[in-house]
Amino acid sequence: MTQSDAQTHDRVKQALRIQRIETPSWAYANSGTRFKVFPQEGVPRNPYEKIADAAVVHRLTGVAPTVALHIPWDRVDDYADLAKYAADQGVALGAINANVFQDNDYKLGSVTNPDPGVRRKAIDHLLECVDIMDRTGSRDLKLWFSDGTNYPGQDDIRARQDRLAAALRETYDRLGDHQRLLLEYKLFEPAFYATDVPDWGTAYAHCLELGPKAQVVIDTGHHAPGTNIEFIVAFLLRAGKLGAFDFNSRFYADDDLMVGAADPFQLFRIMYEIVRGDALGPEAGIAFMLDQCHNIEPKIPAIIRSVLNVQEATAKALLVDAAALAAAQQAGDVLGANAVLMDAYHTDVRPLLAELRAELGLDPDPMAAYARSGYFDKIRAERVGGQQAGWGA
Ligand code: RM4
Ligand code: MN
Repeated sequence: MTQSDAQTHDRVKQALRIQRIETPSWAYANSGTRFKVFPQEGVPRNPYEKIADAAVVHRLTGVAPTVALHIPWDRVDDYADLAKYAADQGVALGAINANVFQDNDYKLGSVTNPDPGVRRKAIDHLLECVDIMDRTGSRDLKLWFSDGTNYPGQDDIRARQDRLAAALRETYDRLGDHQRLLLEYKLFEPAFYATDVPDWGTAYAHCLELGPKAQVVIDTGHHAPGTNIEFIVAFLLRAGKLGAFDFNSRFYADDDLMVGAADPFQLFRIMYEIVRGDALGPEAGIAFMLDQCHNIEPKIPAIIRSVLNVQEATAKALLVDAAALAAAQQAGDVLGANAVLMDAYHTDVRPLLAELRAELGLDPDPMAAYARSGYFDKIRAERVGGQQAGWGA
């Protein structure tokens, strides 16, 4: 290794040391497609057991110290106690996800419903989520609305935007000084004609109107096929409006597969824009979260694999030779610039990551370490009886 290679190697490891990835409580539970959710052995039966599993992922990877909650799936009587349990396990509670999509009242929408009574109920839930954040110490309220219409003429598209804006305003005004509202968009599903927050532009416009504590969430599975997600990353970062990612991967629609599985090159391009925007560290305030469903694959290993995939894409992004890239771009050297990026992408970063883990006192191979740990046998034996957690549980 030349001296400059060694310097690059150290710089990349240093950046990876501070990277943080948040795992979702619901990914440890039973979830899947709308056709069938296949229950698995050893699945958590309550939020405490989900946190115990998240803590295992953190202990093995060293970079997943927080776990996102979904309300009401993770409703408990005493959130301070849940936060204390998490701390005892070596993790902390992360973003609070509101859920205004699973109640019969929300058939025609939640915050954009034509019925003011239903809107009130939905907004009250959002406010309740902020109350919970006060108790868990969470910084982020993550909002995704399934609201929309299935048929032209079904409801007034413009009035629904007004209702949405009013609900967001009331929620925003309830936030504490250090809390944020993160608004997520999704092209379609469950609404098939007009979704009320269908794209990043709509989310961005609402966040701009709300103020500095409102930022956009990019769920990587929520776009039309072929959408250039790294462009959205670059744009929102430049505007100071990128708040978080929901990472997952997809072949067709909102598949919620393991991030980096379907298109590792896309994940690399996204992480390159993060590195380019100097937004990897905690001071940039970007929450790097997973939002996945593991229906046929074992849950904890799938989450470990996802964390490793994000780390690998990040390591490759950090390897891009910024000076060489800038020089090629400046010279109009199209092929040269592309080659600089591709060189980094084609680098096998697994040895570097193994070395980093060894330095951090971790097993260099977290997948193998989990398989050896006996944790699965333990939860399979212990978690019998009771109700397995899942969608709506
Ligand atoms: C939605 C959206 C949200 C997630 C739910 C489970 O499609 O991605 O982020 O909370 O699914
Ligand atoms: Mn999401």
